[in-house]
Amino acid sequence: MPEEDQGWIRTHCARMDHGGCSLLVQVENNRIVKIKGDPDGFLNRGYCCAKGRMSAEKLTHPQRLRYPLKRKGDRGEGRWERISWSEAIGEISRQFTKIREEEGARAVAFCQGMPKGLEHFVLIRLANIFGSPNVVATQDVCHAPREVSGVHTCGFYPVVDFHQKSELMVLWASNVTETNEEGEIGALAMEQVKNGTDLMVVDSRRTALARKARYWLQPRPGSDHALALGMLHVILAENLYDAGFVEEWTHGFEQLAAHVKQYTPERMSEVTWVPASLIREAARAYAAAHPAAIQWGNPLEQNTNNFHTARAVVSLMAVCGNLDIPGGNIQANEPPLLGLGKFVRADLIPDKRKEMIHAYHHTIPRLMTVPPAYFKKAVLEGIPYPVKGAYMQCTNPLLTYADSRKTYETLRKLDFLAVSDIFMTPTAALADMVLPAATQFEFNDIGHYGLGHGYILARPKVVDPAGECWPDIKILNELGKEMTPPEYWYEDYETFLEDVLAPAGITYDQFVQKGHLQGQERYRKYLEKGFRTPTGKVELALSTAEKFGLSPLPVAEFLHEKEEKDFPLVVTSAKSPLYLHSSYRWVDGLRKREGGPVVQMHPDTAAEYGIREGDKVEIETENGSIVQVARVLEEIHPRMIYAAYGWWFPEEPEQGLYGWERSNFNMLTTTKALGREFGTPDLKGIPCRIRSVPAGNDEKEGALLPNNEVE
Ligand SMILES: Nc1nc2c(c(=O)[nH]1)N[C@H]1C(S)=C(S)[C@@H](COP(=O)(O)OP(=O)(O)OC[C@H]3O[C@@H](n4cnc5c(=O)[nH]c(N)nc54)[C@H](O)[C@@H]3O)O[C@H]1N2
Ligand SMILES: Nc1nc2c(c(=O)[nH]1)N[C@H]1C(S)=C(S)[C@@H](COP(=O)(O)OP(=O)(O)OC[C@H]3O[C@@H](n4cnc5c(=O)[nH]c(N)nc54)[C@H](O)[C@@H]3O)O[C@H]1N2
Ligand code: SF4
Ligand SMILES: [Mo]
Repeated sequence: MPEEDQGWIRTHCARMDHGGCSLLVQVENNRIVKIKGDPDGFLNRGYCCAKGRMSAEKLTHPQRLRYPLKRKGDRGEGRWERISWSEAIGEISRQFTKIREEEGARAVAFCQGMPKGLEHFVLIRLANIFGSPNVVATQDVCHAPREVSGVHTCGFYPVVDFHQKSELMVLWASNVTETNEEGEIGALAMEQVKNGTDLMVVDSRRTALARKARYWLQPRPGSDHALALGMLHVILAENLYDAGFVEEWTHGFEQLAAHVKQYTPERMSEVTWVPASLIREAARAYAAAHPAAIQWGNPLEQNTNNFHTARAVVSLMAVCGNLDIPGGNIQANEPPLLGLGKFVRADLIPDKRKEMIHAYHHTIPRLMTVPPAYFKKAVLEGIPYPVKGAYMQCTNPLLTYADSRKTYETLRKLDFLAVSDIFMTPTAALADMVLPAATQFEFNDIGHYGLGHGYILARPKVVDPAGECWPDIKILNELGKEMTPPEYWYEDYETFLEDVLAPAGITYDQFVQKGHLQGQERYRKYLEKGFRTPTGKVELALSTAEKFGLSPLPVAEFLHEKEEKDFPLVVTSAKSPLYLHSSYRWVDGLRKREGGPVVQMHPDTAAEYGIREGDKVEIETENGSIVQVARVLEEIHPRMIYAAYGWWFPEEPEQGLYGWERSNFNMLTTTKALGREFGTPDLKGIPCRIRSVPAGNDEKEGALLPNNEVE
């Protein structure tokens, strides 16, 4: 550590996005006084964003949850009784054990939001040991579609290689400088661009990155599968592919070539709104550059077509010879760590694949977490069997699951709901028991384990937890001892950290000294043993399609008839640079910078609907309507609007569940149509209409901009 940084503790940022920046944290009297980026950071080289700098504010917030709470009145009434940890653990254990006795272990679901650290895997372990196959997660809209489609196609999850120079970098539905998706911190990408790497951005709005790019494609949200297929058409029709690689290492090339003939740029242009000439230009540029890397982002997963999109994008990487080469899309090599299966004790639940709720709905093999839409169906309709109890950690489903009204009904219908969070949320307010979690900076954790990017990060504790807060790992360890055979659990939960690191031959303390652990840099692993698919090749046509009832080739279906006159616009969203999903609206430093839910639209759109900057706007889809505040700007396509996602109002009364309905994007979404492979609903690209809500005539009353300091 440089001399001027003496007295600072080094750790890695977490829980403000996917985490990853190495931070230097200054502590006085068990309180964090300053946070800054670590110039030696492996992923960030000194960078630290506003969320990172303000992340300590959450630890000391006066309204933070500090003690276990048990509900006194009706659900959502806001009346709680403070109880001890032993009472809380005992009561949860009794409730879940009762459900298991009456309905079977599978009637208890274990729900996780965006994974934040080891707690995700300890939760799966608890479910497995308890005997429930049902771990519910938001993976249907995050990570699984890319990862599982990748594994089916080429035997691994092809991630971008920002650590080696690429000739062309494609940021496809990825706003990586603001979201730091999966730790792919934009700083590394930008360094390449500065050093001459060409940039192509495929983004439905003109982001700061799009402005820097040589090529910018602006697809209609939800049409990326059609765009990728149009690009494949050009590359195959014009013989621009890597013939050597295709010949030796792909399966089904002829089938794919014949199949994509129908997807001409002209046809795809009608669907994607991207000019045919630009589809051609982009395809040619991607094929000509070597190596070329695609950072493929999360919106590609957030619609019912996600399997086809992911398959088509991996096919592009493959036919252009960009798989597992430096500066391309690689199979990251993990350091030697405890395998995930061992960690979660998968051996104890051999029938999980058959028993989990979504097996009934014939989702793709390898999807191991229950899509929320099917969890809700089980609770509400008993399909395929009833679910009566749920444990939720690190998640706020009332805001983050599609179709919030149904989520509300689901939470109300559960016989027993326990929620672990750091703050009272609309979801926690509906629980029977609320547990106060310790969070980032308050306990020892390991970051990025199981994420598939080839490294893990040390997140040592720097201050003691507030009040009686416990780390989730500890809560789960104690619950495990109480409601499952105690021999699977530890005296001290930190033993889990040592277990993960043992195969690498280091202790947690040694790991903290190192800061991170990285796998070896090795490329073209397929040369030794082939690709890990049934044919040993990249399966452009899936050899297992029939067996699993999947489409062998990526298909572009585009059925947006509803767009017509009733719902003439398309609504989508992007992550806010200042918040994580629905989290942290209560952190004052962040709230001052983005005070309320803002819907962005083009000046022409605003003019057409008589809307001015700052007006309240009602956004309506077939499923529901919400109100947000208009911001007018050129960056948005005139036929699209960008609504804010994740908004609730922590300053409002708990009894009204903090105004959870008023501006919540997921009031607009539905789970009526789901992608067959992952059970994914459409979150992006939804037909909608808008109108200005006249001042003083507002049926959805309530302040939208309490601090009124929109930046
Ligand atoms: N319409 C729409 N819906 C979406 C998305 C979208 O783009 N549009 N995005 C989807 C995606 S990509 C994802 S990953 C999901 C995310 O879904 P969620 O993970 O449910 O999202 P958050 O709102 O961040 O909820 C996290 C909760 O964890 C709490 N928390 C923070 N730190 C800790 C901790 O250490 N311990 C505990 N126990 N709790 C903690 C926070 O206070 C917060 O209430 O949402 C999905 N839903
Ligand atoms: N600040 C912040 N960082 C985050 C998060 C957060 O909530 N806030 N969430 C974390 C999580 S869990 C995830 S999954 C990642 C997601 O991070 P990203 O993958 O970057 O996802 P988004 O920000 O949702 O969208 C990326 C870009 O896609 C564009 N876009 C929207 N719809 C479409 C579409 O249909 N097609 C195309 N081509 N472009 C579209 C948006 O304009 C946006 O610029 O971020 C992580 N990091
Ligand atoms: S970019 Fe992400 S990891 Fe880095 S400081 Fe900001 S929130 Fe933390
Ligand atoms: Mo996500």
